Amino acid sequence: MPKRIFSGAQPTGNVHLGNYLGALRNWVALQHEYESFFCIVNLHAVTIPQDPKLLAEKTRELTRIYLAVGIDPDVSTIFVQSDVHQHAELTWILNCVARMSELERMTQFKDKSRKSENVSAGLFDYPVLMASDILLYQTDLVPVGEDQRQHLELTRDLAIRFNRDYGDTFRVPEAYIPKVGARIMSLSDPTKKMSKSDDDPNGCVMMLDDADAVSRKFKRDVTDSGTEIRFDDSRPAISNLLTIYQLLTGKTSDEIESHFAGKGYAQLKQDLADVTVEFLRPFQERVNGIGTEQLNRLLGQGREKASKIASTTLSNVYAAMGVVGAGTSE
Ligand code: AQP
Repeated sequence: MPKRIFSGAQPTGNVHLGNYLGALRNWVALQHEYESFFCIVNLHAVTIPQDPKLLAEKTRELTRIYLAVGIDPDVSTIFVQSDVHQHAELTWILNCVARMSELERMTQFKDKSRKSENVSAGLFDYPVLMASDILLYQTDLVPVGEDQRQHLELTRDLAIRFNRDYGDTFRVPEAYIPKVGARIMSLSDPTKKMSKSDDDPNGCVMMLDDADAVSRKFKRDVTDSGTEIRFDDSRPAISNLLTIYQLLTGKTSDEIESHFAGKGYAQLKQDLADVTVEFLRPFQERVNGIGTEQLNRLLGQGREKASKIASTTLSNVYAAMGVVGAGTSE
């Protein structure tokens, strides 16, 4: 069987540079080495209340973003999670394998549930749905940002437990978390990750921001004390800006530090805004150039290809567990 990757993003809010640099960028780089599945995870999105019209729009926008960042539909499968019903079905099965105590340990649930009074059972169960997404495709590698590391460990634990109890059924996947860019921080608070659900819109540079918004956000960026511009873990704000600069320009840290030697923060912010705008301009043109017909065709093909693999895995799961019904021979 070919080596596979699977990953996804939620069609909520606006895709930001953190999503791109921590995840989508690596999907593009890995897609030619692996058989690749990239999902728009709309069932994850509804773990938090969503405006129905907006969710449908964002689902299509995110598909356009996948294509415009460079996911090649000739080599990769792009599909919407709700189009493949096996994701929800396998979640039920894995709910019966997961322990309450291990879900209670998930830090993302703890963080997100703190922000809301009416926390859904779906939000609690989010990591099991994510495990189902990954295991359905017999995935080898899952390229994600640092915030998903714990969910990936749970996915591995569930696969290992199921295989032990019911026989070898799932491949046990590995996380692919990049050395640089796995946790891009908020521009307004460098102790927090850049996040779609951040209350402060200035903390996030969005992939669809115009040039003025990009410049304004970098200009307002919080900086650390000290004046030297170099990578330094004890100065998270400046290191975050330099990491973004490094990933967008492809320069080494030495090249970047010598480029900024003797220059001030204002220059760094200006240069960073310039390279970001240069990067976003052609990307945004590609987003706008993708028509509805092309989108529908691609998502239809994606659904077909993903469904075949997902249905084989789910049949194997049911057979392994003795979950059988009409038409099954003794
Ligand atoms: N700040 C980040 N730095 C690096 N990678 C990141 N990712 C998210 N934030 C950063 C990675 O982006 C991929 C898709 O994320 P998602 O759509 O599943 O959303 P999320 O992980 O819940 O993070 P968001 O975008 O900030 O949304 P909210 O505010 O809802 O939590 C994932 O691989 C993720 O690791």
